[in-house]
Amino acid sequence: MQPFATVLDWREGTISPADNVVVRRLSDMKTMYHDQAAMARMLKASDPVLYEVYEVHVPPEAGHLNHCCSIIYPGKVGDEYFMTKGHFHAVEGTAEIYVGLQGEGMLLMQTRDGQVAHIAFRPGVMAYIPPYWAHRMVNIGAERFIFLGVYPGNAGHNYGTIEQTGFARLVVERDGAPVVIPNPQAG
Ligand code: PAN
Ligand code: ZN
Repeated sequence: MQPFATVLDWREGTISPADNVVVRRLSDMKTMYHDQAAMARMLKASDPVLYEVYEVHVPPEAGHLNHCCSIIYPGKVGDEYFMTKGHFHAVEGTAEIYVGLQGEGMLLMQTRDGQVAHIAFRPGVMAYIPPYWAHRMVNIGAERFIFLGVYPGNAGHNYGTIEQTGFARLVVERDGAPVVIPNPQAG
């Protein structure tokens, strides 16, 4: 294939041209927030977009690099901040780099054998997510949280494990500030 370029608008979080834009709404994440009563109340009123991902497609092979830009909107379900679904890569031995572009976030990570980690994000923070670590981004600020992701073409996404077990840590608001706490419901 030939070299190519796209344009990343790092203030807006868009890539043009993008091959695909993933739009995730509240209803796509019904079971993923700890306060199910708050989720039900919010869904009765509306079904807001929680985040979007501008994706550039490359061949799904190990030598290639997927790259995409995610925008998580500000907000909470109950006391839990808007966040991505989070996933292991389908090919678990693949890493990823996240770079913060706008806003404030928290990266939650965990392994299958019970290790957990988190990294606070502001513009310029560049995190290395090693192979075998599940990852979820959370918007802990009042503005949009925008970050770039780069990961191997063959990585794929496994959402099922996290859907079933949840994340070991939650990011919730306490006294007006974000805190990372153990998830009492994590399986
Ligand atoms: C990211 C994520 C993106 C959306 O590109 O796919 O931020 O998060 P979810 O995929 O968890 O909904 C990435 O980590 N790709 O591998
Ligand atoms: Zn990933």
